Amino acid sequence: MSNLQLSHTNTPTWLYRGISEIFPNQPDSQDANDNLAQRLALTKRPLRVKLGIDPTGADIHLGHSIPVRKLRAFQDAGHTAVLIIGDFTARIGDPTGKSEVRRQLSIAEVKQNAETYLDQVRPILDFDTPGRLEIRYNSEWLAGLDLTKILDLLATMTVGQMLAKEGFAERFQQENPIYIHEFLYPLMQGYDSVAIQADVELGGTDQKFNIAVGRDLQRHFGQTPQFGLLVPIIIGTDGVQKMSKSLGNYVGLGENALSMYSKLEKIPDALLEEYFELLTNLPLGDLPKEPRDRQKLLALNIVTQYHGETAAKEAQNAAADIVKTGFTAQADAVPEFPLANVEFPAKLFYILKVSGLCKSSGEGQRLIKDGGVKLEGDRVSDVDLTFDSPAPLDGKVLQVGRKKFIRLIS
Ligand code: TYR
Repeated sequence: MSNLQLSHTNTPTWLYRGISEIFPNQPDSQDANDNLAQRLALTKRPLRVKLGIDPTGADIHLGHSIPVRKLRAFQDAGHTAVLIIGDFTARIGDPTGKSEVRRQLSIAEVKQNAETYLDQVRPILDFDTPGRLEIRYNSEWLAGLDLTKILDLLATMTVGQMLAKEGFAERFQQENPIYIHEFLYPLMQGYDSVAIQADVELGGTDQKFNIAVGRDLQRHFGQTPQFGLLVPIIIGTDGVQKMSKSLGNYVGLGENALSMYSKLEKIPDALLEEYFELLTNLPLGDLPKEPRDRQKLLALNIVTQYHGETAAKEAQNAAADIVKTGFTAQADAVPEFPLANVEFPAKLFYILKVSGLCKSSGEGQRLIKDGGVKLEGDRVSDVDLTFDSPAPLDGKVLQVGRKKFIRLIS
């Protein structure tokens, strides 16, 4: 993409797919310190590839998944992903791109958010192959820094350099207050690179300044400076603004399959190419020609990554149902039926009758025999299916044909 100058030797395609910038970047250099492809080719040990995420909110979205996916590509090439959960940095919050100081978060708020983050990135990263993943919380080294060490960090930068950072520059000019603790943020992120001895740091294009500070600090502490690898900031589902939670144009990694699918199958044509490049591993050369087919393939592929193939196909069918009938079992608007009305043990055909999904037990039996009954999306084949208690049915959707649904509640 964009303005990358690539060398034609030593260019692993996985490295260059969907990236905005690598720095330093001397594509024809044989020096492994200023040519990442060269470093990858010559290294005798797995590189330590850093990605930090600040748990400032509860959810992450597809935009955040882009550097995580690149991290996975490094894992697959045999390198070590060092995922930093910024439990300490999150308390200040990255001032990058913010026009005002952020509210500082409490330790408890951050802890709660951090717990949900790992679950959300789990489908993307290789958690299983030994040596491929380190998860570190940056409070490990940041919480205990003493003033002597902090002064040492502060003395590596000037106010002028700090004010050159986008965001700070405008705020200073507009006399919008910048608090001194905000100046510490890039230094803390940079110190993380020192603490974990990063060889490469990944981030969105907005992270260039912070990653460059990491290089300076590593040099200061006698380490070889890391490479920066920047990925684009993605446009949201509205096709206009960058994907963001506050704008509501996002697809959350924790969303259910149907909700994800429904958003992704409507992605505007102009964004499809970029979404395929950044959010899937599909070869870009042979995508379907028809825009509608492209949308469906994109949605199916991404939902499969997070929910598996079966759930993704079900979501695709459910989404088609919504188009045809305006309704599906997985939507929220399913009427609830209290199981308190049912005497247990109970046969499923009896529950069909009591709940009003059919007129008689006989009809219920016939419906099951004909394959017209689904429980939580799975077709029921056993006419005599019996439940001893309401517990296994609680919260499940019982469906007859395409249009009749209830949610069983105990
Ligand atoms: N500043 C990064 C962001 O806002 C998060 C981060 C935190 C990155 C700590 C690296 C790091 O060491 O996206």
